[in-house]
Amino acid sequence: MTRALVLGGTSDASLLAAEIAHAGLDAVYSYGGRTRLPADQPLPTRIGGFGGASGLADYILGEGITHVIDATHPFAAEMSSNAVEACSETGTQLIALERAPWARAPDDNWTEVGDVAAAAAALPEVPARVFLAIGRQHIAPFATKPQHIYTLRFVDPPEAPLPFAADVIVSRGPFMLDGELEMMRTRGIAWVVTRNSGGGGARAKIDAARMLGLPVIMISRPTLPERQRVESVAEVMQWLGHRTCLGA
Ligand code: 3Y8
Ligand code: NAP
Repeated sequence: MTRALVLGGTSDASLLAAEIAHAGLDAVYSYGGRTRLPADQPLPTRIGGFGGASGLADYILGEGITHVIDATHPFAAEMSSNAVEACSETGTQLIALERAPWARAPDDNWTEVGDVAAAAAALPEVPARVFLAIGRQHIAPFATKPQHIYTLRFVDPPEAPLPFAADVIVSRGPFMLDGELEMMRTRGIAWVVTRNSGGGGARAKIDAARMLGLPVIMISRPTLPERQRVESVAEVMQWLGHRTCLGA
C-alpha cells in the first residue's frame, strides 16, 4: 500500500500535492518551518526538521512511508542530501521533482558565480542600487559592500537588525513580470542578484532585468547527490502508479 512523503516548500510541490490529493493517495506534506504562515496544502501536513538523515529514516519507518518525493528547492541541499541517505538506509523509493535551471538567453547580461560570497565580490565598487532576490538566510556576505543601496525581498518581515542598511520588500511570490518591471523602474535598480532557482514562480525578475538591460549576478546551484529526478508532476504521478487529473 503506497504511503508517500512529499518534502515540499515550493510551487511545484504544491502542484504535486493537489494531484496526489485528487488521486486519493495516502500522503503527508512536509515543510521545513522557514516561514511564519506557509501555504495550506490539501494533504496532512507536518512542519519542521526531522533531525538529520537519521531522524528522517526514523520518521519513514515509524510512519510506514513507502515513497519519498523530494520536491524541495534546488538550493535546499541539506534536505535533499538527507533524503538520499535516509532512503538508501531504509530501502525506500525516492524521486526528486526538480525544475530545470534557467538558461541564459542571447540578450541576457549574466555573471555566473558559485556562491553568495562570490556574488557579493562580483558587485562593482562604485555605489549602485542593487536588488538582492535571495531571501533572508544568506545575505551576510553583502555587508562587505555597504556602499550600495540594497533592496531585499523576504517572505516574512525581518525579525533581527539587518547586517547592512537595506530596504525590505515583504512578499512570498510567485512574482509577475509587470510587478517586477514596476519595482525595478521605481527603485532605479541597476543590478539584480539571484539564485538559479528555475521554475516559473520567480523567473519574472530575470525577464524584467533582460527587458531593462540590467546586469544579473546568477548564483549557480549546489551539487546534489545522484538520485532519480524528473521535471514534471505528471512524471512523479506516473512513478507513483497514477495519472495526473488536474493537468499539472
Ligand atoms: C517555506 C512556502 C509558492 C510560494 C512561492 C517557487 C516560487 C516564490 C523562488 C525572489 C526569490 C527565495 C525564497 C523563493 C522562491 C517561490 C515559492 C520560491 C525565492 C516559500 C515557502 C517557504 C519558503 C522558504 C524561503 C526561504 C528563502 C526562499 C524566498 C510558503 C514562500 C529567495 C529563494 O524567510 C525565510 O527564512 C525564507 C527562506 C528558504 C531563501 C532564503 O534563504 O531566505 N524560500 N519559500 C518552506 C518551508 O518552510 O519548508 O511559505 O508557503 C515557497 C516559495 N519560494 O508556493 O508558490 O518556485 O517555488 N523563496 C531563492 O533564492 O530562489 C524568492 O524574491 O525573487
Ligand atoms: P536546507 O538548508 O536544505 O535544509 C536545512 C534543514 O531544514 C534540513 O536538514 C531539515 O532539517 C530542514 N528542512 C528543510 N526542508 C524541509 C522540509 N521540506 N521538511 C522538513 N524539514 C525540512 O533547506 P532550506 O534551503 O532552508 O529550505 C527550507 C525549505 O524552504 C524547504 O522546504 C525548501 O523547499 C523551501 N525553499 C527553499 C528555498 C531556498 O532558496 N533554499 C527556496 C524556496 C523554498 P533536519 O536536518 O532537522 O531534518
